[in-house]
Amino acid sequence: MSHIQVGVVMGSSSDWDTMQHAVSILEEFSIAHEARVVSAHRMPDDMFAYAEAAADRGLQAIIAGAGGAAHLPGMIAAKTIVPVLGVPVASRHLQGVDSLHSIVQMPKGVPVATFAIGTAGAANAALFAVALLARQNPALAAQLQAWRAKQTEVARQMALPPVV
Ligand code: RP5
Repeated sequence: MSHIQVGVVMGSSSDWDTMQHAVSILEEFSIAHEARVVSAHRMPDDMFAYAEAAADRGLQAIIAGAGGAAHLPGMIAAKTIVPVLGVPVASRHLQGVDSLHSIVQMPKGVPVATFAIGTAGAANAALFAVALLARQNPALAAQLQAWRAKQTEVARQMALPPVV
């Protein structure tokens, strides 16, 4: 079994600008992870192989990002019971509304936890993966609590500009 806990997959290297925000959070929490391009329509056999191996490899969550007709998260979820966290990537023509709808509208029976379009969604998917792992890891839970507390303090210190 590999030591990787969270897999981050995406449909294209063009998704990296968005998906790197998930990887950044995983790095911040020192979560063992991997990041790969696994395209649903350009490399479907690789996608199924990745999903089929995920549980035996010890993955605890898969963060899957895609844009357009974003079938990657749903198709991975169809082949594994490892939780799949879907990130809609902003598409060129429909700004990611197409990605969001195609990820969030899973028919009953095969869930994909779907996050916001773009970088906020990518970061939140990783934070959600951290929260999942933290249920079995008190040190990680404390780290996540501290991260939240720091964010709260930053918000409390926010100053507003003068009226113009
Ligand atoms: C999807 O098609 C990818 O997830 C990407 O968001 C979109 C466009 O891919 P490229 O044409 O930029 O490679 O499969």
